[in-house]
Amino acid sequence: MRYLTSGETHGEALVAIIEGLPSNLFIDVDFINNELKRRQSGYGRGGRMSIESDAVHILGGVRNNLTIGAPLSILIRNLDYENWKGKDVPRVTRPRPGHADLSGAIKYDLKDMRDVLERASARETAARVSVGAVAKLLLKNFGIVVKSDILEIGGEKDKEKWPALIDEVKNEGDTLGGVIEITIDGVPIGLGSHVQWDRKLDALLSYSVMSVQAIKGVEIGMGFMAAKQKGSSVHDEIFYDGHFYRKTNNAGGIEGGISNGMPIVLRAYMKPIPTLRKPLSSVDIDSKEEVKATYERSDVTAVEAAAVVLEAVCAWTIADEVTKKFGGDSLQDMVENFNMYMKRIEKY
Ligand code: EPS
Repeated sequence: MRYLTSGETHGEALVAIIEGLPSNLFIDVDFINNELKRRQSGYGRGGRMSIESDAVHILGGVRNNLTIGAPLSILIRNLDYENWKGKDVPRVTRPRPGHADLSGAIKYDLKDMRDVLERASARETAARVSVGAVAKLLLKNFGIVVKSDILEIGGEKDKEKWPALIDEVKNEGDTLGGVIEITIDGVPIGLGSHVQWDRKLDALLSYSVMSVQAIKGVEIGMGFMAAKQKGSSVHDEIFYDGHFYRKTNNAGGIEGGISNGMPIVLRAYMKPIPTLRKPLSSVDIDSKEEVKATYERSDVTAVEAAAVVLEAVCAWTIADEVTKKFGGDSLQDMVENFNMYMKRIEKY
């Protein structure tokens, strides 16, 4: 399967096209819209979230709520578009450190960095959550569930302290990142492969995770800690009681690029948002004078939103691998292939 997104943050709409879905998959619009709602909630968002109320319009690929094997096209309107339409908005000439502004403008030879930020904005993740929601609907048929848990915001692990910390940092005009854990339950042994670099499941998941705006690191299972330990305390020993099993899951459900039947566990590290109300030093691209970076409006933290986005991109990668392994043109074909495979491996 593959998908593309299109659309700018203050443009008319975001669009996604998914190609390669099997036919006869029920497209539960309420479920997709609820996922979009989850992405919009969370403490520390800015004024924009009270303007938007994300909902999908399915434009193609579905009849009577079922996919027909054709590309699925999804549209999400930007309600803020009406506030910007026809307005003479000022050029952005003071790049924000940490944002795509400066490098994007140089690369694309754009005189107004608004042309960069409009597309670089994490608003695009609404489209990706809609795609991930469709992936989750597909995965449901195979008993695979993707969940997220926020472990840290701004280095603080105690959830009860987050609202106060966010308020404090908001007053300072600053921003916060965090750490998000994704757990994928029900993944059968055998997704991904050891035989080729671009088929390794850990690499594919990492690619998806790292493609999410502001994510700067990913670790799987024990992750970075494993580099500091001896092999004997890292690797999950193998036992047998009629089936092979492990007592630990330091591998995070993936060995040799292949899912091993344990829950897949990964953690994503998100940097603080680069748009600061108390802006950092920068240089004006016209005058070359030292200035403060542009600030119009922003969130203090979007870690809660990112958790939903990360669920979505991981669901997509797993759904894509399920489609590759159990591929069929219809959902029924896929389920039959899946059941046949599960029967073959049940003796293990
Ligand atoms: C974003 C800046 C803010 C966020 C936006 C991502 O938007 P605005 O510039 O309109 O205030 O609210 O996130 C969303 C719109 C969203 O739907 O998540 C950025 O620069 O990345």
